[in-house]
Amino acid sequence: ALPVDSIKALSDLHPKPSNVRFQYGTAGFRTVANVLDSVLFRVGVLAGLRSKKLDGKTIGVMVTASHNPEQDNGVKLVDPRGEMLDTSWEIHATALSNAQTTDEFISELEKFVQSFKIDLSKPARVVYARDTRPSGEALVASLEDGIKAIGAEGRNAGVTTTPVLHYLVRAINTKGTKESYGEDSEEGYFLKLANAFKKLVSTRETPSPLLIDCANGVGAPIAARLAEYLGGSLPLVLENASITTPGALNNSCGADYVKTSQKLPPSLAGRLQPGQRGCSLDGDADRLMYFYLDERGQFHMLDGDKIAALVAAFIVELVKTSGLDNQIKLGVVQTAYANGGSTKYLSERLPVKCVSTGVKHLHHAAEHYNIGIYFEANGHGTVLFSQATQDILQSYEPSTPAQSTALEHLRNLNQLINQTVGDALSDMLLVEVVLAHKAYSGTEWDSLYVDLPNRLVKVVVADRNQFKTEDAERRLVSPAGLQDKITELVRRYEGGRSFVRPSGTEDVVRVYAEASIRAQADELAFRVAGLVY
Ligand code: NG1
Ligand code: ZN
Repeated sequence: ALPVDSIKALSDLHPKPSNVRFQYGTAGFRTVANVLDSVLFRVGVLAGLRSKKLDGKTIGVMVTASHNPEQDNGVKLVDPRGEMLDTSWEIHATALSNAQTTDEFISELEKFVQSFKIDLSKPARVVYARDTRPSGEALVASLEDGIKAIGAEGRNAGVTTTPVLHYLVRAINTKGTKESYGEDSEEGYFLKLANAFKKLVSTRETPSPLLIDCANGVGAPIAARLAEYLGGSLPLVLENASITTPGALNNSCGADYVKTSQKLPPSLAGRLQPGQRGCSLDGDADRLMYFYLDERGQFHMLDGDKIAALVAAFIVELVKTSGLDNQIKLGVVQTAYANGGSTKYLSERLPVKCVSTGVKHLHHAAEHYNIGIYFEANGHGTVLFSQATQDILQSYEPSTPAQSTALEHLRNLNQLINQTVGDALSDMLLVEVVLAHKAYSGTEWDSLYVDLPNRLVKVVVADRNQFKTEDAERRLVSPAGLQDKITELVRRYEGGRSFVRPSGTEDVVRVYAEASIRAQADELAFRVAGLVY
């Protein structure tokens, strides 16, 4: 039976605020930190139950609000293979978080345990971590109460990035098996990445220093430690590394700032030299944006689409050179927000699929390929190698030196690239590998294709649930008649493309538009927004 007494006693210490409705959305629970105490407690209990349901496998819990402002916080669950929580549990997480009283919470739990047939006698294990937000420490204490209340064994992974936590979950659950993912420690993570990187660039010249904008978040201490393991193989210069300055986190810096404002963070003016490579992490280091300044000091952004193009072309070449192109099929997954220029470039080289916004959709679609590459334009993404592909890479016997080298590179890429979730630091090393192999500067990378001018606008509407989409969110089916008007308008713009969808994270409708020239993209976006409003 449920340990009702212990749950009751501890739950009473974490009452749910009235007048707040929580929702487990695309990124878990995320809102202003000061209403989240009860949510953290209940997530601790739920994580324990998820572990019991999965026969005692370790479940991860990450306390972060990513690129959101410092006063926000959030929490998400990580499944045993390091992936996001199974979507069928999301509505239950939402329901449990909204029970108003302890008694309601317990009766919801009882119903839940029954309908999911959870064997409460099973062991439960939870590993958890948080980012650098000042609210994190107290929220972790509430989480620990939840873990304790359900009688689960907790392991505190401290202050670290979201991708490190995902790595740990996978490493813990595969320990001692043939799918072993690495040592289940932060050090294991650094060693895995740094060793693979060094092998991949061993025949290349030492690159010039890379500047990292750490968003004044947890990426700073983790990148600093990674730098020690990389040694001379990649000189790193860390900027925006002030993790204790109040209000600094994600403030006019970081990957989301760069993508949204399409500008150099002001704090980097005079720090980034013309021609130097720079990149920005977000507040939990799972998003990455690259950039450089040209000789005239003009800013050039290299976003998730540019990363996908660079990486996909490189891996396609390696697979071909290795002689495995008949056995290993590659594919790229994007969302409707991918720049049309990138989609065209990629489609000429490999299959491209478009799915709905949200990492889980991209991740699942990428799993259908032997090697699946996915990136959101905002810089979240990774490259997945299926188990069958990893087996092929292990057993394949190359017949020429060129095949042998390409095979070795593919094996090392499989080690370098985080297989669980988008990882800014792993992706950064991946980009550096390709740039080193191609001897590309930012300029050459940037010119793989030309970004179509585009504009993204938010429209506040009375009820965003009125907006329903189909075809991977590229067409509206409701409100009736609106899509026809949009289609009619788009036809009048050269290279025009536009779509409208309700945001999953904010109470707005987003309008995206592209056209061959800047003024036209802007005009199209504002005219479509006018139709929506
Ligand atoms: P919504 O608010 O559903 O558009 C935003 C981002 C997604 C994803 C999620 C989760 C855009 C246009 N949308 O989703 O790509 O990152 O947040 O964080 O960037
Ligand atoms: Zn993030």
